Amino acid sequence: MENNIIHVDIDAFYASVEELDNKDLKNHPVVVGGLSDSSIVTTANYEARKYGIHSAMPIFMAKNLCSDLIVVPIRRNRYLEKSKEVFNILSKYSENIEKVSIDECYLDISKNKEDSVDIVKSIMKEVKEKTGLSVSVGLSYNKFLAKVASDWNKPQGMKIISIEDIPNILLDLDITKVHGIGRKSEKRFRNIGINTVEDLYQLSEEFLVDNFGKMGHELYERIRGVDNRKVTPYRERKSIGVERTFKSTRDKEILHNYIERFSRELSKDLKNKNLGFNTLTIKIKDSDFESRTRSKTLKQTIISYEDIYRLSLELFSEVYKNESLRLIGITASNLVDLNMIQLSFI
Ligand code: TTP
Ligand code: MG
Repeated sequence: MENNIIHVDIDAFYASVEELDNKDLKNHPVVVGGLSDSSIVTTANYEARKYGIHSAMPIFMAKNLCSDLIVVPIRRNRYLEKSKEVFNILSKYSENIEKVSIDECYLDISKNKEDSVDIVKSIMKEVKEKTGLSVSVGLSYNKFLAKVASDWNKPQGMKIISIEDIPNILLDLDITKVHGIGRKSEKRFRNIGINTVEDLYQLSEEFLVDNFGKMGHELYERIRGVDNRKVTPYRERKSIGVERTFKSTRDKEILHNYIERFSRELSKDLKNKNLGFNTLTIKIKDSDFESRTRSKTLKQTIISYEDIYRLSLELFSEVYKNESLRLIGITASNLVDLNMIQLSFI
């Protein structure tokens, strides 16, 4: 079984970006989060983790643990920018790259001719040199084990898990490290005294399937080093829009009604796909089939219907010259996958 699956995870991602942009933060305990005490930590740098501070902890609690704590506000667009920089570098190592969150991805390097360990080393080096961020990398023969490996000795960790290491290397792991065990099943396992992978080994496949269904079967296999999930690249969609022809009219009220309706449809479609965007384009076609478009790109990612409608009307007023129209289109581009932005509490 060859080790050709890599999992990459950026170290203390949001906090590391803040440290890059503000050198004064270096070597101080830092968390990124909302500024009020009632908000929650999105992440803590490794300095702050020494005090027991972690993601999802209320800021007031974090401050109680460390009085020198520096709280930096969240700048999501900046993190997306840095995330893209890192993924662009990683994409050069394999076309088969699957992003799973803003700071984490899998690479299938089976088609790459170089030695796997050399690839891992050069990924770590290149990302650090070009983006200033450090990553932890895991190398193994399936996705589950590659992820376990990248988490092994963070930050700047590098770990290889080979088939000979199974099962011993997994025995002490907490059950929450096993892909597929969420909050609910964690509770159910703990209730019956199952806390580690070693405990899980005591459960028969039949028991796991009876109590946890299909996931039970997958868990049974996963902890025995079997995980057949493929690395599947996420094909990025370029744009998403609503466009329709209608009976020619120059009645502004009717045209505005169309814009309202199309904005609503677009916003619904985006919501279903969990997408935001930064560029909106309006297109109009007059009765002579002449088309014109107008676009605007904003720094802020747009998600709400209200913003889409307001922006569409603004662009429409700029492009429309009182002629009779037969088509209007509204298109969102520069899309932002909101799944990539993990739960962030402001
Ligand atoms: P993680 O990779 O889970 O954490 P991390 O990169 O900060 O630290 P580690 O070195 O352990 O990998 O998440 C990536 C980013 O996602 C994190 O920097 C902030 C954000 N995030 C939230 O906004 N809320 C959360 O609850 C978590 C866990 C992460
Ligand atoms: Mg991370």
